[in-house]
Amino acid sequence: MMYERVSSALGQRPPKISHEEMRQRQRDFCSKIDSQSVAIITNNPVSIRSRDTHHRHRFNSYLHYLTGWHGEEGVAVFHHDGDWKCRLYVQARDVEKETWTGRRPGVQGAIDHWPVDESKSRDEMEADLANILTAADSVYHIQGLDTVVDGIVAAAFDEFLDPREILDEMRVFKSTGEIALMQYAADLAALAHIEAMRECRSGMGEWQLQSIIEGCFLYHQSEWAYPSIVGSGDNATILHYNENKDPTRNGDVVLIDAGCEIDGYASDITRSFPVNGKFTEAQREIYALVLDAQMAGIEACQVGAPWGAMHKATSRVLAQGLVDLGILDCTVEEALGEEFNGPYRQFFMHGTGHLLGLDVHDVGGGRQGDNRPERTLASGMVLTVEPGLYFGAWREDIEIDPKWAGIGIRIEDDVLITEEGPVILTAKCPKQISEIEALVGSN
Ligand SMILES: [Mn+2]
Repeated sequence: MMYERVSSALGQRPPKISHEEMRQRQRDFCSKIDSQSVAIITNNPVSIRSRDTHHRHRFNSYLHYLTGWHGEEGVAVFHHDGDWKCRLYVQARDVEKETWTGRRPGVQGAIDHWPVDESKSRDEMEADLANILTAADSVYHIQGLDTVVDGIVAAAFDEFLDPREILDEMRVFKSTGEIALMQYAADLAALAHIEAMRECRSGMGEWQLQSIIEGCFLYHQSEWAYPSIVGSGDNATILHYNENKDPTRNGDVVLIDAGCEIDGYASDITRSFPVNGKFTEAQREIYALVLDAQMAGIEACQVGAPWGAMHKATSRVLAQGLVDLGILDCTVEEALGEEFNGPYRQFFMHGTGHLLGLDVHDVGGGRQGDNRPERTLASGMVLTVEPGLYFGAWREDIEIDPKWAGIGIRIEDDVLITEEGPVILTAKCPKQISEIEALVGSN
């Protein structure tokens, strides 16, 4: 059975982040804030899907990073009382409610099983937290997640500090325990992509390929880290297409961008392959070009390199290829343009990668449009390298030779930066043309 094959290739699931490690994170965080301050870390809200049905709740990454809390409504408060204390407000036990919505750890469960110093019921939070804030000079708070906490904070302070400036920097550098979880998430996603390739046939629905991948995630007590993108033919040229509603057609390339989450840590893989197992000549030329660019991008992931180096590396290869294939009728330098904004961007319109961690587009900058100063790559960072080329037949704004129309190709791996060079966490997922052609439809 498909899922068992994945299980046997997957190996042992690594342990969750230890309480000692979370305690160290708390100490590191508190060492960067003034002892007259209070820091509040709230959870993500529960959101309504329809009427009395809710979307599946995902814990807030900052709260989980500091305390491991994964239920609804938890609030962590760091306050200095002789020394720093982490207090967790949680939902009180309530047998009647728990009968309907599930067991709660409660106040005692929180103190017994989470790495915190104190725990209290949310019912006491309003008066209790107001007292703590009265004695403080300033507060760290992220507005807009927990409206009850927003109200308590607004009653005490007109302005507040942003804890993300401290926490984002901490989250950028992954520990051994985090890397083990990310490696496992990468392995599971890689094996799921392999199963989708193996099972693929012309005419299969995009949603059916999605179900193979997400079935592999669920079978292994994981879930998608972001909505899976399965786009065939022209759909592959829409960057965040995730309707996944069309049947594939013989001769199409399908682009699958899907990753999973293990104890909060994401993987993010894209593969593009011909649904009938054989690239056409035009598809092969574009695929080979994107692959060359991706490998140049990975090679640029070296300690000390500026963040933009990998984007420049992939862009140079793509621009050269677009000129060589006659898709752009100009010199390579003209294709690249000033500040890498030249006409090659008609076909490669996104960034080359992003940081990866507890969020798929992880915190700490590095994304295009982020105003923070450019990051220098350093050991312990994990990022994606994902160049692509897109020739949407539907595009009315640009001229596309029918030879290339309807081809969308992206290749994405997750890369750990080390002193010894880039380590591809998603290396189990094949990407060479011969490997892909041998794999697609082989089951
Ligand atoms: Mn990505």
